[in-house]
Amino acid sequence: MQETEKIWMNGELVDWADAKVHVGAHGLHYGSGVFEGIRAYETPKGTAVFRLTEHMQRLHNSAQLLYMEIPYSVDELRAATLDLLGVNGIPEAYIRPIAFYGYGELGVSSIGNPVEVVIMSWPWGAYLGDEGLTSGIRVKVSTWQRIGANVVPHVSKATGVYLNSMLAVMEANRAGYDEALLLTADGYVADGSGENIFVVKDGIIYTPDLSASILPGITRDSVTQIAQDLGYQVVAKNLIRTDLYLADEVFMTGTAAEVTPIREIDDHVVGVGQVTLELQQAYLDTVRGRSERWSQWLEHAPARSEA
Ligand code: PPE
Repeated sequence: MQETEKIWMNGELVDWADAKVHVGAHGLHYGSGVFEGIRAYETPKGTAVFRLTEHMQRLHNSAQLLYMEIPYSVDELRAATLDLLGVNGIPEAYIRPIAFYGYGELGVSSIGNPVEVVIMSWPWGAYLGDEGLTSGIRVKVSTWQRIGANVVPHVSKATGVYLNSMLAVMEANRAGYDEALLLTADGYVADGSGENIFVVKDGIIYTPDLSASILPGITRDSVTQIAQDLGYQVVAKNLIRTDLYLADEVFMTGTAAEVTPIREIDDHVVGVGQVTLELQQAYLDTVRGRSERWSQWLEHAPARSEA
């Protein structure tokens, strides 16, 4: 990971090397944290953070589902992020806010522990490689099931949930695939290890419904709105794995992954198609401020200031 100058930690900007926590922190022992992944892009009007307010709102929702109170409002977190970007002075950044139970009492119950809030930012290129973005990736359906709605709340982007994703992506990588796709216990298509999924069939775009244990992705929502605006019908419904094998096109969305085409699933060749490439282009034009249509989604950072 490429280090930058400062990290925002509990209301202060601290040097990258000094942003430390105690090994007794509750979040380290029990995965009791919530986080976000946000991207800032260079636009003709300077650096802009894509849907920053919605991401911070989701962080608050994630925390609420864990009975965690984040001691900073959405507005305060928003301002902190823009400050941090100004100080670090990188035109394009991945932004990682995290809130977790810190050092106090050890034991599974989180009572008695402070809530620590941190925002990091650093340059992070194409999540699944530059080639993945253009030529598509190879995906494997995981033997690990996606966590169920009554296991841990999948609507919460909670740190502990990502053991599920970690196992799936490592299994896929070790078998020579780029990414994993997880199914629910009932066999419905859910999420990639860090992405939502879309299927194109006979000109209609499908994506799993929220009831299939997915994370309600902000990129999923953006791509849905963009696609509808371009005249496509987008249907959220339960899908099974053979829907993927027989699809005309399949792609993944996520803040980190953006719009990544899938060219093969479980060795079934799908191929990178026109709808995917059109939506990928439209998405990248949106986040880079090249189209005015969705300018309300861009939140601008001030020019670089001295720390
Ligand atoms: N599903 C999962 C499981 C997921 O982790 C993400 C984001 C999404 C869907 C898409 O959500 P959104 O970013 O709001 O469109 N994954 C984040 C973390 C990736 C990581 O490796 O860490 C991300 O894309 O930032």
